[in-house]
Amino acid sequence: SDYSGEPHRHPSLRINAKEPFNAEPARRDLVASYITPVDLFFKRNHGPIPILDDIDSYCVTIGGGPRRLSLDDIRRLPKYNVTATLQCAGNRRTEMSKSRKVRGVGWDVCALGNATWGGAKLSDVLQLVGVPYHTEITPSGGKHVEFVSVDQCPEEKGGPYKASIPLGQATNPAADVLLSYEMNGEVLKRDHGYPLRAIVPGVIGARSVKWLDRIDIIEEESQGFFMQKDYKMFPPSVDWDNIMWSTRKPQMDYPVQVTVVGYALSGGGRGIERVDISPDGGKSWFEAHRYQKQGVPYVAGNITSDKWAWVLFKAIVDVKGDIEIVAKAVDSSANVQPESVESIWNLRGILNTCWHRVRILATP
Ligand code: MTE
Ligand code: MO
Repeated sequence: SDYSGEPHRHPSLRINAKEPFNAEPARRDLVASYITPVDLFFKRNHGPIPILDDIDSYCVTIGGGPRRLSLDDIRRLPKYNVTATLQCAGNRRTEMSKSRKVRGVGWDVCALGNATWGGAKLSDVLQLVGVPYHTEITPSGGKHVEFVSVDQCPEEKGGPYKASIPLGQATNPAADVLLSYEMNGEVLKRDHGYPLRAIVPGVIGARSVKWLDRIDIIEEESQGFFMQKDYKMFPPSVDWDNIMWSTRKPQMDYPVQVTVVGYALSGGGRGIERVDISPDGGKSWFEAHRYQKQGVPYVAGNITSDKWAWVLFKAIVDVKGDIEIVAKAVDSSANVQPESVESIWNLRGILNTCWHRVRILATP
């Protein structure tokens, strides 16, 4: 593969793999703003970044060939701005790998970002080519809409990256699925899918296909590598390793306060009901302050809700000796993050949603 045409990247990104380029921002940078700046937004690739310069002749083919839409055709449709958090299923994989080794690019806790995505609704695009709207959730087993990109993935032995979503989701205006050409009010950057990508809010990042080439309506789920051989959740083996939390050092009477900041999100457009913080490894808990909607860029077009976006939280914790701070969130359906990584361990190291623990050592 040819990596000679890669775009410039922010030097503060932590690089987890160079070719293909996979990088995430520093923890403190990520939670510094509700809207993640484009240059600090994580970058998750499976091959070289395609070079698509000839924008006038760029087209996306819909439905196997009968309709080819130019960027102008898509821009002429009503424009929506959806603030949505995109999270890689492999976020926090490194932590899961410490429990027992998993396969895949290692990620700390920052393989996600929150952006305002501008573009046309996929439901409008499909309606334009004669596929009617749906407003109900269709049962699984129906048709699917497959996004096929132009980038070639070495891991897949040279095929294009592709993924699919159910047709009922694609044609439902309320699902806010976009063909996006803007990110935070600017033209989409090459790293993030220029000139056009899918944004599928509320589901794992892998389905938000970048650099779109084709959109096909298919009878069943995409047979692409990333749908069938990757990004699947497996049950943990009963034979897991035990994490031993090392013995605490004696308490030191040295009162210090730290500010704890973080993010919380749930899939499927469910909101965050509460974020609980424990200053003592999970014995006692108090509620953190939550906030959203700060610094959302002004962008033309229709603004939709923030239900696809993360919430940030903040709390002050007293540090008395060495402590372990724990954060866990509860969503609007009362789903609570699982306590341990062992109970959700899977060989591909995805969907690590366990309580996030940060140890603070008062004694260096
Ligand atoms: N689309 C294409 N064409 N190629 C890719 O490698 N990676 C996917 C998805 N779309 C990918 C893709 C994965 S796994 C994730 S998590 C998101 O894009 C990452 O989007 P970002 O790089 O804009 O943060
Ligand atoms: Mo991903």
